[in-house]
Amino acid sequence: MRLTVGQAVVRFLAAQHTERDGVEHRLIEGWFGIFGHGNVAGLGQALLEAELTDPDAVPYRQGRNEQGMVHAAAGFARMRNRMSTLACTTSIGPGATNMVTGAALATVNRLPVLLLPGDVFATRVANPVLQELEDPRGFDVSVNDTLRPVSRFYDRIWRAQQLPSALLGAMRVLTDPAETGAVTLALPQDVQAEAYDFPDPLFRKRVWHVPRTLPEPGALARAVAIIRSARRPLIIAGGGVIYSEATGALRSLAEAAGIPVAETQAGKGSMRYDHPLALGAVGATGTVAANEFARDADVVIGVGTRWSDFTTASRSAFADPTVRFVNVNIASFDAAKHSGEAVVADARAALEALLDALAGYRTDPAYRERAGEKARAWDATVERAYHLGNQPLPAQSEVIGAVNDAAGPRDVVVCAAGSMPGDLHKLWRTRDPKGYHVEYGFSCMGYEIAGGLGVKLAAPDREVFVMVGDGSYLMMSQELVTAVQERVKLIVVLVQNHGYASIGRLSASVGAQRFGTAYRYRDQDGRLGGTVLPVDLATNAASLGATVFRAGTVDELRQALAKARETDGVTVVHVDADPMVDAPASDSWWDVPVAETSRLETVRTAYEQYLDGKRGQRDYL
Ligand SMILES: Cc1ncc(C[n+]2csc(CCOP(=O)(O)OP(=O)(O)O)c2C)c(N)n1
Ligand SMILES: [Mg+2]
Repeated sequence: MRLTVGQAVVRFLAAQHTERDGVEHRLIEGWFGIFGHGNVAGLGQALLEAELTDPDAVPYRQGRNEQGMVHAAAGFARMRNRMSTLACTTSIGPGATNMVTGAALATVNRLPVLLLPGDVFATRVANPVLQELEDPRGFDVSVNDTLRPVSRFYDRIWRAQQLPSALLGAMRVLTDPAETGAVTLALPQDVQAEAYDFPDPLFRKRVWHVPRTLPEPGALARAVAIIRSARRPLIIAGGGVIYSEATGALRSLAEAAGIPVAETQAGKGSMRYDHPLALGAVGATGTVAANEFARDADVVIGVGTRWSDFTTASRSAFADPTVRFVNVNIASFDAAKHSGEAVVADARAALEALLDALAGYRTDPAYRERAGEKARAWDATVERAYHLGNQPLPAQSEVIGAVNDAAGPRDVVVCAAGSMPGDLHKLWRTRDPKGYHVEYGFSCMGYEIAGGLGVKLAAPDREVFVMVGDGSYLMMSQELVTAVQERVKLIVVLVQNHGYASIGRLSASVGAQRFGTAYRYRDQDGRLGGTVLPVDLATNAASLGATVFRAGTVDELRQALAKARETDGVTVVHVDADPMVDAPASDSWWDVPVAETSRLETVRTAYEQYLDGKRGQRDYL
């Protein structure tokens, strides 16, 4: 079939599917694009032609910032448990490099996104083309090479003939749960417009089967022996539990064996918050219940977790000197961490196998009862934090409480950076495996609104509550316009506290006195300690087409959220919150190195405390 490379890419992607448990999904459900030279004549033409002539074509949507498009694709893919995603096309140069942050976010979080940046001329007839980076060391380098280290698969199509193998290689990585992440195919602009006789079978319907890889019997037997020897086992549920749709299998195993469950950020929602074996969040942003059980555990069973430093509290969370790890993970890279007994398998398949193989094993009743007591005690802490009655401005925990109350059981909360992810991890009451969507692998300011747009596109039947700080809003709010354009319903809760409450708190804890973290005028003394800035983000949101409600109190917030639920399109609920009220403590630690020497007393004190924390840190060998 004679097509341009651009037309071939569009046609090929429309024919790709995934399958798991007998259910088929379209792999690429849509396109985001921002056109410029580099894609307007190639992929742009092909997308137009598809929209006008091909009933099977996947929809094209305009982005406002290339980074935002990739965030939306990542949010979409996460919401769809990685079975479907979106493609993103950009112009060459800055359009392409704007995707680097989004690509890194997707790869860190192991989320499939397909990036199709335009690239310089393959023929080099007119180089340097507008926006070309000239590298005197070699003309095969372009700015797109910055996408290489943040992509799990990267190829540049210098010749049309290379396209079939590159496309197939890209699909393999997108759909492989152990390898997935950002996948980039750089498309030189002349090649995009070039015609070639592509073999017809390239465009046949293709189904990429996502396997439920079974645990290897030897590995399973070794894991079972370790768990059977455990007196104080603890399961740590990571994102893999949710992506693999293993929450039912997890609950069955936890109940049968009487093993309490704690959750990472990506794994939150694996258990309902009120299950008696659910200890909630673990680690640096965890609950005291989960962290107490982590400290005492003799066997820790990680399921689908990559053991980030927040989960291990910078390797201080697990304090039993003989603690051993069993790691169930589809990626051998993660399964091997902390000298764990590696069970390389699909989470659901492995949990089902463990349930059978552990028959008859059950923890002591007193152990299980203590888990239930601690979980209930934490929920009482949450209840108090939801109703603090802080004056004059609400505490953030009260804002979270109001949103949690306004959200239905299947609704989704979205967040990424600032003080809210930690507070949400501790305080959000999850009732559905897909109800909690906090991007904390990259914790990227600006993900919130763009990612939330992707979540809503992936799950139109759920209400999506995007929680965004003023700092993150200022970093990236422009996809509000995209949501308005697409008539997508989003409820954005914008928490105004005039700067970085999170980093302010962190700064104070390292003795750095909140330096440079509040949005304030420069004062007479030349320092940024003046009054807060006359910034009105509610008006800003209204100017972008959102319906805006302002709330000054928790009651007003609750009313605004109720109205937002009834309002079509994009709603922004603007609420002022007190940046100085902390969420309940975690009894945990995070390794943030403090200056070893300083003229400042605050730093010297913080350094002493830092050394204390360091004493609890260890290798799990
Ligand atoms: C792109 C990016 N830049 C910097 C950071 C570091 N950082 C983490 S939280 C934060 C401040 C967030 O401010 P805001 O959104 O207002 O939330 P708050 O801390 O006030 O809750 C910063 C600068 C980041 N996570 N992402
Ligand atoms: Mg803020």
